[in-house]
Amino acid sequence: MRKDPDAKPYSGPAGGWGSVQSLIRNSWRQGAIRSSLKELPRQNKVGGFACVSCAWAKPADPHPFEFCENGAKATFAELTSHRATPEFFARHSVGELLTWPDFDLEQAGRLTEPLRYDPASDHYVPVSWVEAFADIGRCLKALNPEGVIFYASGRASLEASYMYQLFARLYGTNNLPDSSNMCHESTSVALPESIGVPIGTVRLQDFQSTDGIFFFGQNVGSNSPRMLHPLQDASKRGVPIITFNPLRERGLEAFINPQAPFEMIKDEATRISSQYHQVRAGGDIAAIMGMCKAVIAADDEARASGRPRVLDVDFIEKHTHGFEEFSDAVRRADWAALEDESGLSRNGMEAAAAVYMGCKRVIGIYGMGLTQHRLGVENVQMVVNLLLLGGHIGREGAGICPVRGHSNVQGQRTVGITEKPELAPLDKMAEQFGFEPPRTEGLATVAVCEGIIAGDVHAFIGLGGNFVRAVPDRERVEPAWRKMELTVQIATKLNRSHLVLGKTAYLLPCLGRIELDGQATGPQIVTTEDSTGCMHASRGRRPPPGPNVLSEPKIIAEMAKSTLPPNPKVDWDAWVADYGRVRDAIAETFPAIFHDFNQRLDQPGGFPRPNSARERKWETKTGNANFIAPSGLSASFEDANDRAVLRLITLRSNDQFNTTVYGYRDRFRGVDGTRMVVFLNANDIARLNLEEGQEVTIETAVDDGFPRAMSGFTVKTYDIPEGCCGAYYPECNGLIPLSHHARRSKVPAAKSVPVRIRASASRAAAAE
Ligand SMILES: Nc1nc2c(c(=O)[nH]1)N[C@H]1C(S)=C(S)[C@@H](COP(=O)(O)OP(=O)(O)OC[C@H]3O[C@@H](n4cnc5c(=O)[nH]c(N)nc54)[C@H](O)[C@@H]3O)O[C@H]1N2
Ligand SMILES: Nc1nc2c(c(=O)[nH]1)N[C@H]1C(S)=C(S)[C@@H](COP(=O)(O)OP(=O)(O)OC[C@H]3O[C@@H](n4cnc5c(=O)[nH]c(N)nc54)[C@H](O)[C@@H]3O)O[C@H]1N2
Ligand SMILES: [Mo]
Repeated sequence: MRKDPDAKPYSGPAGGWGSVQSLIRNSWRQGAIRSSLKELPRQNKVGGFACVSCAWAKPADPHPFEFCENGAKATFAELTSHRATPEFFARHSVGELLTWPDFDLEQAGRLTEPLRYDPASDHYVPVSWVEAFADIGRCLKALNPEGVIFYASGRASLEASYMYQLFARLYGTNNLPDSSNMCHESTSVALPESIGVPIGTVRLQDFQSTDGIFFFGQNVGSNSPRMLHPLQDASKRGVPIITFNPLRERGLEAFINPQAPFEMIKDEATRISSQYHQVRAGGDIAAIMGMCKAVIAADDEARASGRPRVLDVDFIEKHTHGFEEFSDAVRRADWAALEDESGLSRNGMEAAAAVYMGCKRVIGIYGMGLTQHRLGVENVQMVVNLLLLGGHIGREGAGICPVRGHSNVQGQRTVGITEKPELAPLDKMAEQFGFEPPRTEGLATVAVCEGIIAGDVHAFIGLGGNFVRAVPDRERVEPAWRKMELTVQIATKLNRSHLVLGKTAYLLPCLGRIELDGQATGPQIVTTEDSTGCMHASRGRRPPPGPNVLSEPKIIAEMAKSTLPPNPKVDWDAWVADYGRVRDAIAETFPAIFHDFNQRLDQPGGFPRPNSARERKWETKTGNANFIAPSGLSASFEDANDRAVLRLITLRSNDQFNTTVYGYRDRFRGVDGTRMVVFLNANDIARLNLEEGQEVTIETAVDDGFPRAMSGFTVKTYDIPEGCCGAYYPECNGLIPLSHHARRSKVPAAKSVPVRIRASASRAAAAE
């Protein structure tokens, strides 16, 4: 049976009229036009609110409308007029809701009442806040803290996050995984070893003076579109942008700023990438190695012939460690092996290197295309190696720029949400709050899943997120999940994780960041940290979605009060009454970053946290920036030389925010009306005896006793390297084995899953 997804290639630019159309459709669907029109001009402005979509920097001199298509969609989604009321839950049992797709669950709208699961009727039923908090406290007191998880999804404010980690530690655990464990944890492991800071070194102003941008595995047009503004400006100045991405992503090719009337009328797009290298999934180490090889060879020649050196020899000598070993590894690397693994030609790698050598200030940008691989940490360290050759760290207009995901995911780590005790100032907290914090390492995301499967985890508290849907191996995690004693989800909107339940289960509705958070001292301000390490205030003013919805700080405080013995040094009520006092406590715990926190809230562009690498002070073990040679050339799984095994890249569409599916239209990739497609190279389609539009099954090629397969995907020919295929996240998460994660950071290797693709059974039978 042929089923043709409505799929026409999109030749338009990112932004432009397509983006306006998409917005109109979205705001209409959410019934949020009037409220959104009032709020959008306040997005990412001093005195306004910090966008709830991505974490990209907020400029000091914002555009009149400092938002993008997807930021606006996130605003519509939060301000939706739809409500998931107790009547909704009376109409639909949990069993029924479990059969709904993610999109339909999201469409149910904002949660309005605290709910408790009633196993007798299989329905969520309303419960009073007082009763919910008392029962949660009772359950937690009866459990061993080591088996209780405090997950956070990266959206909650610095204030809520700080309170949350303190609650977990006062309770007795460092089990504080967050979405970063599935995301930029590879960065948090790689960068401290390489340059002594856990975050990027680039700030927004660096884009104004850079003369070369190298872009690895980040889909700016869909996932951080506001970043297209500085990229467009750079491109207009003639700055080369060299992109490495297996897929040709529209947003990386061309952009029309929908907020520039002249561009819109003339329909005139700016090119974004000047070179586009379609690297194989997992091939970046090899590709960058090739570039380094060309750079070092050119330097060898220059030295031999007495011409000016190509490397920044001064910088390498004064500021780095490990150059000899690294350059030996690069010289030894064989071009044929580099070509084979990267999927790029030697000419291509040399062309990218030639641009690099012509630049004085280079920025390296990256996203999930590097971090979500077996060698995700080495991927990141290779970008740093490349930058170090030319001294591009700690120089204006240059540096490393990881593009973070959730709007406050970096900030959550900064204020202590981490399972690694050495990353939180525990001694300071011990003194500040008069308690003995737990010192044993907590569980990160993968370990939480393993713990749940093994029956060692007994309770899960989720501060936002959709854990069950975002993690790998859901067929294994979900049944085990139901054996937990207690699950508590604090959320704005309904998702699948709210339907897979522990024996006692609560769903607690909270305010979103765009809403007025009124407490005893009046409307409250919250704060977030952006991708570039700058802190911003955010003021919500929309009316809450219902009278019985509480703020995250209030919910955390009440759970803490009902669980913990009173502590005279932690006045939860005073903190809830005035978040300024939480900020005072944050400033006391982290004085270097947050001194004078309350006074600096409204600094235009945010106030930056100190960043030693920007000043060429290297807080690493060697006291220098480190060249680190990778442990292998392929960041992907070990190739078994079986050409039937493909590298599956799990992708986000232009119409989703992580597990929140806004619609079934991926405009940039030309997919409409479905998300169940698999993108394949035409040669692979022919080689595997498949055809365009055919229905296929994807099967994980890992033999560990847990067969994993999913049917119902439609083949779509796409411009993607041979041997790779693409399909959407989160639909594919059941195909990723938990064991398939980055070696050093444990980030699930979602960008290169070994799979086989075969015709679905019904069709195979019909053919016989
Ligand atoms: N609208 C919207 N915005 C978002 C999100 C969203 O879902 N929707 N999610 C937020 C979150 S939490 C995050 S982490 C970020 C995610 O933003 P991204 O980091 O852009 O993550 P992905 O969409 O997963 O896309 C990764 C890109 O890497 C490419 N890629 C895959 N494998 C490789 C590889 O081996 N090498 C290279 N060089 N490239 C590769 C893919 O083709 C894709 O273009 O966006 C944030 N912003
Ligand atoms: N296969 C595959 N898997 C992946 C990825 C991938 O690329 N491929 N990406 C990974 C990445 S980068 C990430 S970050 C994770 C994301 O994992 P999560 O962060 O756990 O998932 P989200 O989909 O972002 O969570 C969305 C839910 O958060 C809740 N929410 C929204 N706003 C708020 C708020 O203000 N407060 C509270 N309390 N709740 C709120 C809503 O209920 C919403 O349904 O997924 C990871 N999983
Ligand atoms: Mo993320």
